[in-house]
Amino acid sequence: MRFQILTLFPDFFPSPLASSLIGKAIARGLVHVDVRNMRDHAAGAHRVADDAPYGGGQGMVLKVEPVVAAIEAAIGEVPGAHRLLLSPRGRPFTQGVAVELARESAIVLVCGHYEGIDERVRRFVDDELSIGDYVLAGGEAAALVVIDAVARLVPGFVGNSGSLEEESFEDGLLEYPQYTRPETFRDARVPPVLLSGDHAAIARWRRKQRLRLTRERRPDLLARAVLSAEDRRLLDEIEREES
Ligand code: JF5
Repeated sequence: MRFQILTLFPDFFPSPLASSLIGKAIARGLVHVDVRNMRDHAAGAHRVADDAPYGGGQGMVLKVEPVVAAIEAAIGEVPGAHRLLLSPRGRPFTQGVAVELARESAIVLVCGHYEGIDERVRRFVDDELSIGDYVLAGGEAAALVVIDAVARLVPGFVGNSGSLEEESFEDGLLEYPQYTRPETFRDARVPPVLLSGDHAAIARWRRKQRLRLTRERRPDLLARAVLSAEDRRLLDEIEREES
């Protein structure tokens, strides 16, 4: 899987991309990331990539020519790559979108900046994604979020058996609570069922915890979750335990 990041701040990337499991996936050659400076595609001796907005107003706007030139250079290297723009206006980035993107062999990520990006850039991308309802100083952190979520779905990525079967969010529920040693930490004990060796009881406890947590914290997710008849029974139990 190949990513090309188009940015005005290439220094943002080396350290996060060298760390953790992404770093390992890159070192193993499973994932390839190129960082290109859009400023290299800006015209004039000063390589100016931003300008004042037509119509007046605060701040600067990212110019269309350097962005489109950078996109075209990226596509020249990897024809057919999926072109994404990161911005607060985009389609919400979710696990489902990550799964879709993991089917691509190459992705170009355009990092917007300043008060905005010239509107005409949008015709030169395939999709526009938002990682959440907040405004970043630039799209760089958003590009890293997308790469992190997509790269870990690539078969062979550490801790990914290649199957997405057990993926949290696959069934739309939050994950169950996890514990490891010690058994007791300052009066806080590990739930006894996890020490019981009763695998069926453990599975049932975990499913119930997932339902309880999702109901409490993310009722929006629960409303859209895929639930079995057993899940409905567990939810009834949870409601009865509450009253
Ligand atoms: C950006 C204009 C891009 O702020 C973001 C963002 C928020 N959610 N997802 C992305 O991107 C940077 C800012 C202003 C274009």
